[in-house]
Amino acid sequence: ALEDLEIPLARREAETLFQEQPETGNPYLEDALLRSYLKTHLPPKVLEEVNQDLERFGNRLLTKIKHLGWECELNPPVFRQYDAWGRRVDHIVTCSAWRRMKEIAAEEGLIAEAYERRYSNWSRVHQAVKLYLFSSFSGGFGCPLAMTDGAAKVIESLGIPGSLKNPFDHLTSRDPKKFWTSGQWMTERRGGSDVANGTETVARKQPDGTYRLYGFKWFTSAADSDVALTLARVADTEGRVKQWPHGFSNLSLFFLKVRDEEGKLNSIQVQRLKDKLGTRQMATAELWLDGAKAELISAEGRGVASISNMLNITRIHNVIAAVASMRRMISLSREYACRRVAFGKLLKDHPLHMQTIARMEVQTRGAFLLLMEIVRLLGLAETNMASEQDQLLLRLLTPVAKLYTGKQASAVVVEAMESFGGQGYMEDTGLPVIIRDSLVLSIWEGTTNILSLDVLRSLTKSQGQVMAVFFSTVQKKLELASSTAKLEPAVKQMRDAVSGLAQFMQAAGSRGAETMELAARDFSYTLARIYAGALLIEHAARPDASAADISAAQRWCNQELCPVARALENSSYEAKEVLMDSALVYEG
Ligand code: UCC
Ligand code: FAD
Repeated sequence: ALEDLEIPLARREAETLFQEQPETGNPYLEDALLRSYLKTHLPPKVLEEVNQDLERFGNRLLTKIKHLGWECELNPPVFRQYDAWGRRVDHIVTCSAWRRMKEIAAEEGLIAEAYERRYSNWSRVHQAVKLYLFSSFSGGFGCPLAMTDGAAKVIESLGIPGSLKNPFDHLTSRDPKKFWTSGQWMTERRGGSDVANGTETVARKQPDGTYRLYGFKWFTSAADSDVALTLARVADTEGRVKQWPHGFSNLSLFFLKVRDEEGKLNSIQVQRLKDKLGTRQMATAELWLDGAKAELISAEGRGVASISNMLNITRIHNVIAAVASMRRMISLSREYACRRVAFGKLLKDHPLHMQTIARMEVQTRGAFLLLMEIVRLLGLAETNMASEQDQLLLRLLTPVAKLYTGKQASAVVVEAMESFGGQGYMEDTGLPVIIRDSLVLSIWEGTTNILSLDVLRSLTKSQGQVMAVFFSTVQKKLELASSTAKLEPAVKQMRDAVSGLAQFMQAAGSRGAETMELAARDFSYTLARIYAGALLIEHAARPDASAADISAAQRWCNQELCPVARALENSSYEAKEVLMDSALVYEG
C-alpha cells in the first residue's frame, strides 16, 4: 500500500518540474543596439516620435500580433479548386489571422510610412525598424509586404502614371479596407535566376492598348494578393515574339489585377499550392495565365531593368527578415539561459554557453548595422539627399547585405536552436518555424551566387567607381575611431583587410572576367565583413558606447575579414581550379 502511495507522490513532484518557457518582453525595449542606433542617428524631434511609436508597437506585437502570427502557422492556407457543385473556383482559403495581419499592416503604415515621408529621409529607417520588429511575429506576412513595397517603388519610380495612381494609393494606404498587397511573378519553370532566358510567357496586345498574358508562373508567393508585377515577351497579333537588339532582354514589365471587381480571377488558373519546407503560413502557387489582362508599364524590352527597382526593395526586406530572425532566436535563447539549470547552475552561468550566444550576438550586430546603413542610404536617395557616392554605395551594399545576412541567418538560427537542447527541435515550441522560415532567405530574391554576380554587375556598371567609394567610406569610418585606444587592434585588422582587398582588386584587374566570376562569392563576403566591421567600429567609437559595443567591434574584426586575399594566395581563382572543381564534384 505504501508503494502505491509513493508513485503518485513522485509524479506530483515531477509535475512541478516543467521546463519553463522563455518569455521575452517588448521587442523594441529589449533591443539595446536598435535603441542606441536610433538615439545616435535620428534628429531629436524625430527620435521622440519614433521612439513613442515603436514602444507602443512593441507592446502591440507582444500582446496581440504574436498570437495572430502563431495562428497563421497553425492554419496554413488551403487550396479549394472546385466548389460543392463542381464549378472551378481556384480559391486560396486563408485564415482570419492572416487577413487580420493585412489590416494591421495598413493601420501601422508598414508600407505607407515609407511613401508619406513625414520624417523626410528618416522615414525609411522608421519603416524598416517597424518591419524588423514585426517580422518575427508576423506569421509570414512580411513576404507580401516586401513585394507590396517593391511594387509601390516601381510605380513611384515610373512617376506614378495616371493609370497606376489608383493602385499606388491602395498599395500605400493606411486604411485597412483600401489596402492592397502585390505579388512578384518572375520565376518560370525554365529558370528563376536566368529570368531573361527562362521566361516563356507572352503578351498579346489588344485593340484597347492593354495586353493579355499567356504562360505559366512556377513560383508566385502571397498568391492571395490583389495585384502583381510580372514579366512577359511582347508578341504581335500572330503570336510572333519580337526580337530585340543587344541590351534588351526581350522581356517587358506588366501590372495586373489578380481579380476583377466581382472577385473573379483575371483569366488565371491556380494549378496548385507549393508544398514548402517553410513559410507555410503564406500561399505560394503555380499559376497559369490564360489571357490575363495586364498593362505594360515599362518600355518594351526593358522589363528586367524596370523590375530591378522592385528586386532591390524586396532584397532589403530579405535583410530585414534575416536580421529579425537572428535577433528573435537570440532573445529567446538568452532568456532561456536565465531559467534552465544544468550541472547545478543556470545556463547563463556556464561560460562556454555564454560564449556561444555571444558569438551569435556579434554576427547579429554586424548584420543589423549593415541593414540600417542600407535603409539610411535608401532614405537619402528617396528624398533627393543622396550624393552620387551614396547611390553607388546603396547599389553595391544591397546585394552584399542580402547574400551575406541570408547565410548568416541560416547559421545563427541553427546554432541558436541547439542552445535550447532538445526543446529547440520540438515543433510546438515554435522554434523550428523560425529555422524553416529563415532557410529560404538565401534562395528567393536571388540565390547567393546570383547576388554575388549582381555585386560584380554593380562594379561594371559604375566602371569601378563604386569600389573607390567603398574604400573611402570605410577609411573615413576607421579614421573617426583612431583616437579610441581600445579599438586600435580592430582598426589595425581592418586596415590590413582593406589593403588585402586592394591588392586583390589590382591582381584581379589584370586577370580578366573569369577570375572575378570565380571570386564573386568570396569577394562579396569580403565586402560584407569589411563594411560591417567599419560600421561596428564606428558605433563603438561613439562617446557613449558601451563595453559591449567595443567588444562586438573587436570580435567581429577578429574573424577572417578578407577571404579573397587568402584565396588569391592559394591560386583558388585560376583556370585549372575550375577543372579541379568539376573533378572533385563528379569523381566516381
Ligand atoms: O523570389 C521571389 C519572391 C519571393 C517572395 C518574396 C520575398 C520577400 C523578401 C522576404 C521578406 C520576408 S521573386 C523572384 C526573385 N528573382 C530574382 O531575384 C532573380 C534572380 N536573378 C537575377 O537577379 C538576375 O541578375 C537578373 C534576372 C536580374 C538579371 O539577369 P540578366 O538577364 O543577366 O540581366 P542584365 O542583362 O545583366 O541586366 C539587365 C538590366 C541592366 O540594365 P541596363 O540594360 O540599363 O544596363 C542591369 O544593370 O537590368 C539591370 N539590373 C539591375 N539594376 C539587373 N539587376 C539589377 C539590380 N539589382 N539593380 C539595378
Ligand atoms: P536556378 O536558377 O535553377 O538555380 C539553381 C542553382 O544554380 C542555384 O544554387 C544558383 O545559385 C545556381 N546558379 C544559377 N546560375 C548560376 C550562375 N550563373 N553562376 C553560379 N551559380 C548559378 N519567384 C517569383 O518570381 N515569385 C515568387 O513569389 C517566388 N516565391 C518563392 C517562394 C519560395 C518559398 C521559394 C523557394 C522560391 C520562390 N520564388 C519566387 C522563386 C525563387 O526566386 C527562385 O527559386 C530563385 O530565384 C532561384 O531560381 P531557380 O529555382 O530557378 O534556381
